[in-house]
Amino acid sequence: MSEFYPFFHQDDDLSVLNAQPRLKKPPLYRVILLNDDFTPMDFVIEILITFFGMSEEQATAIMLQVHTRGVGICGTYSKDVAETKVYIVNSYATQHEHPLKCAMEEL
Ligand code: TYC
Repeated sequence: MSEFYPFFHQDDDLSVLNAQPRLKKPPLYRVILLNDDFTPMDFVIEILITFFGMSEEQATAIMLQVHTRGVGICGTYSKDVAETKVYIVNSYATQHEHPLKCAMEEL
């Protein structure tokens, strides 16, 4: 008999290797806004409220941070969500003819 019939053959010496699953947590990404000299402050505040769910106070603080320091963090997301936020913000800025740039960086 060449085929293996589990109910017929005894396989008492079967060994099973216990291995830990090797799963890494997916990386997170910071979505950032970059300063420029032309985008109106109110437009940046509108973006932070509309696309990042900030209050007017939070949005004003982040906008001023970008304005004075050159860059500010809008939030931290999974890769897909960060890519979508960057795409939406940059498209919205372009539609309104502002040079505002949004980008992402791995944590
Ligand atoms: N620096 C701009 C101004 O003086 C305001 C600004 C803030 C632009 C944040 C972009 O991401 C930005 N009108």
